[in-house]
Amino acid sequence: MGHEIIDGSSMQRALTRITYEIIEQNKGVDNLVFVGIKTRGIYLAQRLANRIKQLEGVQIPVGELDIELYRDDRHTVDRDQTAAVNSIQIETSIDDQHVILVDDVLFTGRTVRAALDALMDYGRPKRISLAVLVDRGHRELPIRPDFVGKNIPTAMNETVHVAVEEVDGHEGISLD
Ligand code: 3GP
Ligand code: 5GP
Ligand code: MG
Repeated sequence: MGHEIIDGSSMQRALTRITYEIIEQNKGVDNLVFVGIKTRGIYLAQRLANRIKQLEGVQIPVGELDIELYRDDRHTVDRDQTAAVNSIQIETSIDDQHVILVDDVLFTGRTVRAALDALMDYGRPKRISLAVLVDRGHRELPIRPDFVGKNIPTAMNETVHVAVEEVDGHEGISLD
């Protein structure tokens, strides 16, 4: 599965740094909601929430988003609240909250664009920020992350593999 470029410990440290950056930028942990983009983005969002719990003693809600219904090659799907409700699993309102979208890899930006659509159909967040573990470049839309674990320049035909314990049984980032 390619060669490892970031080991598990470095990956943990990057997530810890992002946690501090989020708390600093948000000026605390009030009104935060994490929304992870399936699959690995959800586990990374849970990590960030766990670290905030350790640091601040506050449990930040973690929602899950599946952008399948919002992809820009699915023109037939009505982009209304029904699609949003089917795509988002979250136990809290996002109205007037600071939503932090979390994904493992940011590439063209199309997934994030779809995620923004879903969030806007679902509620009225006060603010939306983007945290990604890896920015591999090659954006096709004017989207940029607010919090980045690692910038990993890639060729178009390369693939970044993000391994998380919960899915892959180990941790680390590799390229092939
Ligand atoms: P993820 O759902 O945890 O993000 O899309 C299924 C998996 O395939 C993704 O896991 C991701 O890790 C991997 N993947 C690798 N390259 C690509 C790509 O170019 N597009 C998408 N959507 N997924 C990719
Ligand atoms: P985008 O929509 O920005 O092109 O791609 C982002 C989504 O596609 C992410 O959710 C990510 O899982 C997946 N993706 C795109 N390229 C890669 C890659 O090289 N590695 C991994 N792991 N996922 C990728
Ligand atoms: Mg992903």
